[in-house]
Amino acid sequence: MRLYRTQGRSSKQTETVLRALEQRGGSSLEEVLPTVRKILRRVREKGDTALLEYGKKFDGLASNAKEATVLRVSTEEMSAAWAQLDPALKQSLKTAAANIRSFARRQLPRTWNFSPARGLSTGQLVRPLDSVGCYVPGGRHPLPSTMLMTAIPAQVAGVPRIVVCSPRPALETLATAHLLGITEFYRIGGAHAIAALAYGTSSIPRVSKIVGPGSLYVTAAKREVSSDPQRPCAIDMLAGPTEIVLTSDRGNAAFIASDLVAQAEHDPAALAIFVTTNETLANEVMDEVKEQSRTNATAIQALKKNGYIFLASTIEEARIITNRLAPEHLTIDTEDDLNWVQNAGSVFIGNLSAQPLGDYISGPNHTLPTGGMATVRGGLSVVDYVKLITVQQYSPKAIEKLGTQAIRLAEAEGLTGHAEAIRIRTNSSAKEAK
Ligand code: HSO
Ligand code: ZN
Repeated sequence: MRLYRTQGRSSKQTETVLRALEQRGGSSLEEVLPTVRKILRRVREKGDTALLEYGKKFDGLASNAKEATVLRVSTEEMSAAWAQLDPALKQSLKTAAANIRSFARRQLPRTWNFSPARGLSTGQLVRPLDSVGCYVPGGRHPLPSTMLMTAIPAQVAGVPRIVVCSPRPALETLATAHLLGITEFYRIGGAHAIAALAYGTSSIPRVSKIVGPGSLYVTAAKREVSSDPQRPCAIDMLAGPTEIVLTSDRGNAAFIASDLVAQAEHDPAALAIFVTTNETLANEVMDEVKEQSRTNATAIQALKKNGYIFLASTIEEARIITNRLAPEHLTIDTEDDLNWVQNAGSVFIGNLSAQPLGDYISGPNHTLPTGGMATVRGGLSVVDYVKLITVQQYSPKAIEKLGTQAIRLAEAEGLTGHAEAIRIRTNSSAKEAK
């Protein structure tokens, strides 16, 4: 980790570093784009045939497999995985699922009606999307927790078709699918999984939206399918490397360091930052990080490349820096502090609220905005799985009252057809016709 001071000779350099961090963006996808585009095109043109090829190449599918139907995980396989799971782990998954579900329920927007003027009724309907694809990463660290975080809000929203894709799914991932009652699960990953979800094939019907984090290939593919000129597929957001900022003047150095190491172990490109006004604490955190990351190769790499400590001269300055960073995860000292927090994906308050608790069990989603996106959106939520459809209805009284004013606005815009559509309903003959 490197230390930057906001005061003194190096303050200019500190400002340069901060500016660069503010403009960090997500992952650089350009490198993988040519490969991803090729995969997307092939799946779009050849459908299941291409899926089978990529499945054999990347997802461990048997070389003699002939039908893409083998990519589908049976519900029997999911329930067998659940039966094999350690009972204590089963209980932890259940607790996590219950907390995530009740949090999502509270976030669900409501249907309501409201009358802004006599005789005018306006309102909102909440409707779920018809289908979503939840991408659950496989690889070295399979993330069944990500299935909880992406599929549960979809269930709470009432999405009727929830599809899960995960390459080489681990026992825990299959078991989690059983716990959630998932019925459509494909053992595919990477850009070809995104292509199948977005375009559909004979064996996998397309979905309306794809959610969940993944590799660079997955992220690049999500970006591509979301801007497809013919039939774009909606996405939640583009997940970049994990980020953590802790802002504290009086925390426990060992605790702070443990959170920095924890999120840094996700990715060699992860970003880990401590902001403080307390120089002694800064030095202690620096030492602790060294100590605690000793055997964690990925964390060492990330902290070396993207580990920063900012030593601010006032608390106010530390807070400004924190908001400029707009981190995915933010830890602060006390809840009295919450007022100043403007930009963050998810906030953790106090010494005991370790960030990994939020990754697994607290209830709030762990799919969060990265790369500065926390300036404009929060984490994945049930809101990402519904549409708010608005409704309005006029009575004769209301059209009399508001019609003339609307006509004036239409005429100001030179849209005579608009004006006429209102006028025709306000004159008496129209009223008699009612
Ligand atoms: N910290 C990750 C989520 C995660 N951690 C899953 C462990 N498993 C991004 O918020
Ligand atoms: Zn994590």
